Amino acid sequence: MTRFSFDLKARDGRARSGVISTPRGEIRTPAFMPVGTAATVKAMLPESVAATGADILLGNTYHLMLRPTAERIDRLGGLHKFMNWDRPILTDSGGFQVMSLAGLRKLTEEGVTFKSHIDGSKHSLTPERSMEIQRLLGSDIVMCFDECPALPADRKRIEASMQLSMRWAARSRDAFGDRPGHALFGIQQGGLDEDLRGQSAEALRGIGFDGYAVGGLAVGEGQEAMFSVLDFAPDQLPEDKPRYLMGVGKPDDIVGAVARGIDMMDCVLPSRSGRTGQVFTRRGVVNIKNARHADDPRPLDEDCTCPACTGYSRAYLHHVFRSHEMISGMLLTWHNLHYFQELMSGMRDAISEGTFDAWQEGFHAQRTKGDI
Ligand code: PRF
Ligand code: ZN
Repeated sequence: MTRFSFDLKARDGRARSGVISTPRGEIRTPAFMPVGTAATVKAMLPESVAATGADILLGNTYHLMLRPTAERIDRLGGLHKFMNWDRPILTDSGGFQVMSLAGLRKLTEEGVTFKSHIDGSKHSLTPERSMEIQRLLGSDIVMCFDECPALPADRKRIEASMQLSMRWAARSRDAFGDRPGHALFGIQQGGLDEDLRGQSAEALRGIGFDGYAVGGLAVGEGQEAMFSVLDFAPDQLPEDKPRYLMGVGKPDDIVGAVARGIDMMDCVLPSRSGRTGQVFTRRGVVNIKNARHADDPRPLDEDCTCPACTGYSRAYLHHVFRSHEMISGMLLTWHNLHYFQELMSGMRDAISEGTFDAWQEGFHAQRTKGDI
């Protein structure tokens, strides 16, 4: 059986390109993971998600434990079968979503208790329960149970939270056990502080993981602050394991993260924006609800090969968006996911060819600020 492994194939400056091998297939890195929170990438068939170029999806412990429950998904043969996606799935561990979505939360050394955002029912998550849920789901890449403090917060608070996350990382490692073909990733915390990030990285390296995430960023600190952390954080993590930046981001965030040594990312942005009429193209952002598109016979992006761009005008996409037709979310999500995957494949090729600096210049030169 294929075990979980990571082969770094090329480097260009601090940017890296490689392949993660799993029993369910290969993940080309740098990789962008579309978000399939509730066992679906909203508005997309799984085969369409694969057609955009995605090798792996992200699923959520928090949402699936509440509905339809991990035990039900297990009885039905696991998350891959349930949602008809046979490629790798990475699942987040739940704590981050509890803090952003659940009502009435209580955090202790043991874990977190909270009320469901769906029906107010009471639940709890601990490192052990999160590992059990992710096992029942059949996740290929399991994330440690951690706490992501809201920023800004003072150093004492960030330090205590990071240390709690590191104790939870050790408990996650113990509870996960030895599961050939499945991977467990640690999550670095420590806010914007280089020293705390270093302590967190050291704790995680001591425990030993199959991959390492940079958590606690993209929580409102701004791109400049995030990049300044990414100027040191990836180098604190093992070189020979994948590095995953959680919850990022906009196209220019993704490019800057890859340039700083990040291998994997996830974000709801392409799928969520697809449903709110915000479209990403190589020339910049298009707001399809804008009245100036109403008579425009041109495609969203002349160079894009996705179904939205090869089959439909901006006028049509504007019309179905304004009419709240379901096809609007379907087409715009497809286009956005296709654009994000093209971005990743462009970076992978440039890193392999040693032309990533020139590629980055081209990326920034083509973009217009504001609506195009
Ligand atoms: N921890 C976990 N999930 C996350 C984050 C984190 O810090 C973030 C931070 N951007 C997004 N998703 N477990
Ligand atoms: Zn397109």
